[in-house]
Amino acid sequence: MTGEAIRIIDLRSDTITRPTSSMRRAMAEAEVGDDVFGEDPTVNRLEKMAAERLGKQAALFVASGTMGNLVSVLSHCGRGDEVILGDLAHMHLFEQGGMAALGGVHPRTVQNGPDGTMDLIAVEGAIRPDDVHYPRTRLIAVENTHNRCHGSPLSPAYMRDLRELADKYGLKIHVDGARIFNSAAAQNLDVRELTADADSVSFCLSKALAAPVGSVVCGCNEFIARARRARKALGGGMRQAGVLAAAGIVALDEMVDRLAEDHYNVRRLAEGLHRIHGLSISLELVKSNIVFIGVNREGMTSQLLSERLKAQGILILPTGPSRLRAVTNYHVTSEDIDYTLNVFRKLLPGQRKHAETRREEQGKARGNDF
Ligand code: TLP
Repeated sequence: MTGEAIRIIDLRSDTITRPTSSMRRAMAEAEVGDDVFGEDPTVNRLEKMAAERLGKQAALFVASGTMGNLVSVLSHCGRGDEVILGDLAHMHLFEQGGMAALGGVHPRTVQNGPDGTMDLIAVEGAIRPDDVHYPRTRLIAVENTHNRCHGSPLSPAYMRDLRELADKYGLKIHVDGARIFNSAAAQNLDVRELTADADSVSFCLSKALAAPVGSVVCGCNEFIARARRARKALGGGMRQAGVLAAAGIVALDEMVDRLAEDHYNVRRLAEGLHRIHGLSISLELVKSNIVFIGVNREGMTSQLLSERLKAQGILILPTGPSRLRAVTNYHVTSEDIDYTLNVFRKLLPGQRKHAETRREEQGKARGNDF
């Protein structure tokens, strides 16, 4: 018997997005050349466009967000230098410690608040004085939006204060802006307001913007020249990369303005889930396309719940024994949100009691759970 194929609603990440038909067309028609010689016109166009959009002098197309961050650290720092960054930063938790492993750069963590910020007094306290015992502090890295902190957007005011602090000590600022356009959309700002105070920013084309591959690092001419060398050393000098950059150009042209839709969808999802007994949501922190879901039902784990959801066509990532993460994206419609909420209600019957306490405080989740 052949049943009707079940529709899959994939909320595991925005990285799962597939290229749109206009991206595929642009890829097929892309003019290309050897980018290591600087001769790929499409890559050059994407880099110019990205630099302009972020208000920087220059840009560099790289293979991934991880490569963008590593190239940036290697371009700001040398061996024995130190980077101050959040304890929940993607760069710290999920990039294999590449800065230490490959660059001899020491990470110094400061606690991230639930909203993705680091307390600036704590940051200042972590800056090393000139002393023979210490590494040299060179760089402060922040994440905007902050993945592990509920997809929280950092504000221009926070960036300004961070700049003032960095300038006081002669430090550079890098922004892991994998989802910087989500941050701009969440705050209804021009993205340049979020990048003006940074020395370097990397952003992903292959997350919410739905391009198949790639990220872009932006900064001043001199920084990008160093980044180009670092990329080559990491094996990231690509040749006719214009076929990939072409999709990136479409991503910037056509996919930025629709991000508010993903934010609206995740908000509806979060509000619906919040009403279900045994789930905990930090509703006040849901501002972009990410929601973390605490699972506090007797006999239910995040693994078990995700398997039951999967059987109904809904993919959600277990990120710890009692935590799931859902990320709305280009392929998830408003009807998909209704369907997902109905399935959750069926699997976990019962309304949340008004005074129900959060047994797991979402904002304080710590440890290796993703
Ligand atoms: N995040 C991915 C995963 O690591 C699974 C995700 O699904 O959220 N910075 C931030 C803030 C990120 O969230 C990610 C990827 C990266 C950097 C790394 O990007 P890629 O995967 O392109 O190397």
